[in-house]
Order: sequence, then C-alpha cells, then structure tokens
Amino acid sequence: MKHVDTEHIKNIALAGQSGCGKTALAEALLYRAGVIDRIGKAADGNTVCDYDAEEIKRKASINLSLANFEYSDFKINLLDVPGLLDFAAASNEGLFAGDTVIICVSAKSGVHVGTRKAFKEAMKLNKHVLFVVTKIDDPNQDFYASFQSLKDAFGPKVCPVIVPEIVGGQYKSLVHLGRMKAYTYDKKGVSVASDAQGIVLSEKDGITADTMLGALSEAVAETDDALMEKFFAEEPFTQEEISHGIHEAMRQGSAYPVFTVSCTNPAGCDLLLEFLKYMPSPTSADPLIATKNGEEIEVAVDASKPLSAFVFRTVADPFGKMSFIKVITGTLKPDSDVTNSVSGAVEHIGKLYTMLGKKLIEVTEAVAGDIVIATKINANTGDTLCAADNIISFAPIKYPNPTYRMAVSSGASGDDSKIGSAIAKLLEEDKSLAYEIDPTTKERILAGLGDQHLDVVKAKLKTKFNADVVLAEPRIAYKETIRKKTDKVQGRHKKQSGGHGQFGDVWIEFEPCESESLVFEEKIFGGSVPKNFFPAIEKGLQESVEHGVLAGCPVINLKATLLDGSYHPVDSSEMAFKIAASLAFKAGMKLANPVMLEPIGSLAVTVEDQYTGDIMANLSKRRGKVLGMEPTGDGMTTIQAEVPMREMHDFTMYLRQVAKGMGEFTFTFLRYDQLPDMLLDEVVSSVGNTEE
Ligand SMILES: Nc1nc2c(ncn2[C@@H]2O[C@H](COP(=O)(O)OP(=O)(O)O)[C@@H](O)[C@H]2O)c(=O)[nH]1
Ligand SMILES: [Mg+2]
Repeated sequence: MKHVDTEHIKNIALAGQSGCGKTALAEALLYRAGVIDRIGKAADGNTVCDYDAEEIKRKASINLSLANFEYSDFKINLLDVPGLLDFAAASNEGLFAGDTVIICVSAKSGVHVGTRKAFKEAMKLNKHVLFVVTKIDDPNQDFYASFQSLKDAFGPKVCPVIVPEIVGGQYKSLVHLGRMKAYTYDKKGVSVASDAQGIVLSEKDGITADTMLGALSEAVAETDDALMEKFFAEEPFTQEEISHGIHEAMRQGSAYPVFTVSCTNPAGCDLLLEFLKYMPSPTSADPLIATKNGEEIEVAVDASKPLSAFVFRTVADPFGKMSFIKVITGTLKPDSDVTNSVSGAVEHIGKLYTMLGKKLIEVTEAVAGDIVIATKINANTGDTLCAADNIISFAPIKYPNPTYRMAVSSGASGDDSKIGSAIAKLLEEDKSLAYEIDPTTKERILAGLGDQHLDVVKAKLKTKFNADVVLAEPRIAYKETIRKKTDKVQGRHKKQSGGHGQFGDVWIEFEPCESESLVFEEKIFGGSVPKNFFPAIEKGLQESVEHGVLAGCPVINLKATLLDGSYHPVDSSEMAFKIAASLAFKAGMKLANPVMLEPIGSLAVTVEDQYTGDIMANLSKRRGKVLGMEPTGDGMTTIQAEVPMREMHDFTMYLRQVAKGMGEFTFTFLRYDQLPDMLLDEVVSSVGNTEE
C-alpha cells in the first residue's frame, strides 16, 4: 500500500440492525472498488467480513471485522460491526474506531431496534452519520415507507441524496438529487445516467424528484446563511452549491444524508464510493480524553506529535494475540519499541498489517488516524501504546454490563481446572464477558450480554482452546436461619463398643443473632464439661451450620451457648463431644423455628420513559419492591428496586425485548430475606435435587 496522509484516511463503521446488509455492503463496496472480483454471500459463507467459523455457521456477524482498501487517493478502513445486541462490545469497539458511521437500513422494513441503538451510540460519541438504505432490488422493498421511518425516528436532519425511482412496485433507477440524474445499473453494477428532471419517484406515495430535491435543499440551506436566504427567496441552488452543501451538512452534523443501494446486484455503490472521499477525515473527530502525569488532557488526531495509539480490539488464540490499533498521534512503525502506558512495559512491535477480512497485508507504517494490526504483542484491549517521552493513557471504551449469568462446568467427563485458563484467554478479547466463582455455591459463573453471546463463548472455548463446557442456570445461594430462641437442648453421644467407649454430653441454647457467621459462647460452671473439649464442641457446631435442617443450606445469624453437660473420665474424647454438639444442633434447629432465606438483589434499571410502566408491572411479578424512580434527563428513567435473585435469571432477555434493546441495568447482592412459605417446598426440593 502506498503512503497516505491522515487527511486521506476514512474510517467508516458499518452499523445497524442485524441482517440489514452491513456485511453485504462491505462486500459490494470492495467489489465496486475492484478489490475483490466476485460478491460473496452470507448464505454461502464466503463474504470477506464474516470469515469466522461461528459467523459462517450462524450466517451472521458476531465479530468486528476490518476491510482496508484503497480507492482513488484514499485509504478506506471499513469496520463491519455485528448488529446483534449480544455482541455489542464489538460494536462499541467499531464505533470507537470509525469516524463516520454508516447506518444500514433495509428498504423492506425500515427502522428497527438495532437502527436506533446504532444511532444512539453514534450520537453519544459525536460521530458523523450517514444512512444507507439497502435491498432496493428486493421485490418486497418499500423504500419510501422506510425513508419515512427514518424521518420519524431521527427527525428533519434525515436528508435524501440518492433515492430510487419506483415503477410498478419495483425499483427502476437511482436518482442522484444533487445532479438530477437517474442511474440505471447492469448486473455488474455499471451504470448509465439520464436526466432525472421532473420524474415521478413513487406514484403510490405521490413523490417526485422535485419534492425530494426540496427536502435536500432545505438541509443544504441550514449550512450557510447566504444559502438560507436563497432558499427562502425560492431561488434554486446550483449543483455546485448542493454538492458542497451536502458535504458541509454532514461535516457539521446538520444533516444525515440518505443513500440507496443494492448490495447483491450492486447498484448505487459507485455513487456511495464517490461520496466516501467527502466523508470527514480522522482529524475531524472529537479529541479523545487521556491522562498524562495524572492530569486529564484532550488529544486530537495529529501526525506531527509524538506517537500515541490505542488498542481497541484484541483477538485471542492459543498461539498469541492479534491487536487492532488506532494511531492517534505520530506514526507507528514496524520493528520499533513502544511503551505500554497501562502495564508500563516496553513492547516490541514486529510487523504491522492491514486487513481484508481474514487476510493480513503487511504495511510499512501507520500514520495518525490509521488503523493497523500488530501480532504477538502483550497489550490488551484498552491499553495505550506510546513514545517513551510521551506517556499518556487514553480513557477506555465503555462496554455494556454483562448481566446474563450462567454456571459453567466441564460436565460429567471433563476437567474443571482447564476451564479457568481458557476463559482467561477469552476475557482478554471480550470486554463484555465476566467470570467469577460464586463464594456460596462454588459454581464457576460466566456472565455475558445474552444467550447467544454465551453460546458463542462456549463454541470458542471448544474450537480455540479445546475446552468442552456445559452451561446451566446458576444455583441460588439459599441460606437458613432460626427465628426463635430455644431452651437448652441436649446432645448426648454414648457408644459402648468392645473396650473403649465414647461419651460426650452437652446442653446448648440456640438463638438468632446479628453476626452472619456462627457465634459460640460457653457459660459452664463447675467444670461439668472440661475446658479442653470446648474447641471440639465449637468445631462440631461450625461443621453443622454448613448444612441446615430444612434443605441442607448454610445456616447464618446463629448464636450457640454451651450451658451444661457431663463427661466420662475414660470414654470422653474430642470426637465424642463434636458428635454430641452436632446432635444438639440438629435437635435445637427443629425447635427454633427454622426458616429458609433467599438472596435479595439491588436493581437499578434504566429504560426510556415510555417503558417504565411495563417494567414496574413486571418487577412486581418478580416479587420486586420498587423503591423509587428518577429521570436521567435524556428521556430515560432509572427505577430502583429490590428483587429476589431467584426471579431475575431471565431479566436480561426480558428487558431487551421490552425496552427495545435500549435498557440497561445493574443488579447486585444486597441481603438475605426470609423465603415466602409458598415457595418453601419448591425450593427445598430443587436444592435437594442439585446437591450431590
Ligand atoms: N436482495 C438483497 N439482499 C441483500 C442486500 N443486502 C443484504 N442482503 C441479504 O440480506 C442478508 C443479511 O445481510 P448481511 O450483510 O449479512 O447483514 P448484516 O447482519 O447487516 O451484516 C444476507 O442474506 C444478504 O445476502 C441487498 O441489497 N439486496
Ligand atoms: Mg454482518
């Protein structure tokens, strides 16, 4: 690849609902730019961007992939972002690296959850947005309804640039409103242009090229006072003014241009490629937040400064790592030493590559704004690589909270110890995955964004690290306690077998207490039990509280006081007193009104205002208690509640459905409450079933 400067780099993220044609658009653009000579299909598993075995199997993107190519004087870095919400971490990384976000929308169905989500994320990061309506060749297209759905969802800034001429329900040509030319395409995506003046674009919707030009002109007028005056005077704009105006409007963020394409029978891709060069360069992006010497600074893309670069994605495999790096300042060179400001280590950069799907192509440098791949370095996602005299750390990318939890084990056959190290590798590449061992149930818990996410994690553990795992709903860490103080209860162990006998006899009083772990006291007068047996008695009780009398769950908030007992000078032993204590425990618990406790979590769930009613109704079905509601100021509301943990396993998937992909929540353990009686039998039998 030849040298390109920062101004000639275009980082473009393709985002939107899964299935809306992002991977297909990347394919069509690569084809039209002459990089590939045939268009692959998701259904055939042969696209450039969906090359991972799991993507081919699922016929959908699950990873962020990169396609670099040159077009006229420009280097285009296309980032194909997965649309499925389960893989939102990859989407956040893609939107971080892209300077322009192309949001794809299908002409068949218009705006979806994934469209809104992509738009919202792009707005949060202040990226430039462009809409591309795909599938115009489909017999079921309804472009003008889809276009209207864009306007309804994203407002008057949605601005038509390339729109179709629909005749008899099918698209006939694509009209470039700036040029007032209609393009008809052959099978290879080569077009012939004709005059579009006065043509009817959709008879059904009563739309002509002139009405659409009016909408475009309005957006253009917004960019400049002189143009606005001209617009109000109803003087037509020159082509030059329109063309310049669209680019300017996009740069200023005062318009979101809409293009129309077919990705499979390529049409409109030539016009989109031409437009790519007008898209903002990396220097137009908002500066990044970083820390330097403990102070927060802003860093803009600038090739003339010393090196700083951000690792925005990592791919782990057993043989080493592949790091995706965006250079922010300076130039990153192969065979050079850089400092990792997060780990403090000096890292040697070997070769550098650009990428075309899975194909690596060696490059000799990466200037500020460019995206490259380094292999076999130690850096992790979120690390900053910088010059030794310019130690800075960029703020990490924000990731969604992993809330969907499953217990992971090697099943009947395998070796659980292998799982931990394989998962540790995946944690390096996937920032929306979490792993912990539950302190009570001792289960290994994997947390991710949803069932598909963990399903892919499971498949990767197998294919990459040869670890076979089984996922199951996590057990709930129930506990037991007592509600009543007992009188003193006897535990007497006496056995006469042959020579030596065994004898231990204790009287213990049990009562509830504040402390979670067992409190043991003794109030023995006159040596009815010799002191040296106290530790054995306490140990007997400690072991006993591990398994309560209701369902065998740990007993908490219990105080035991040793009041009396008796001993035998020959037959008494530590073991005998330990057993006596456990007998007293068993007898005492039954008299002390034992109850089951369930863990309660503290929930903070944020959704768009209109869904709060649904969520509150649902939380009450989950036996939740709503404590309060607070608007967050951007059309969202946070609901605070306390909900039993056993009712929350499927909340992630529920919330996604109800909140249309826009909800988020945190849920953390708060305390134990008594389990309602009506659930006692169910819980006792379920705990019994899982206890081996
Ligand atoms: N007819 C037609 N099919 C398309 C077009 N774009 C995408 N598709 C098909 O729609 C499906 C989903 O496309 P894909 O690119 O994988 O969607 P993604 O999830 O957004 O990456 C695939 O079967 C594509 O072949 C298009 O412009 N026309
Ligand atoms: Mg895709």
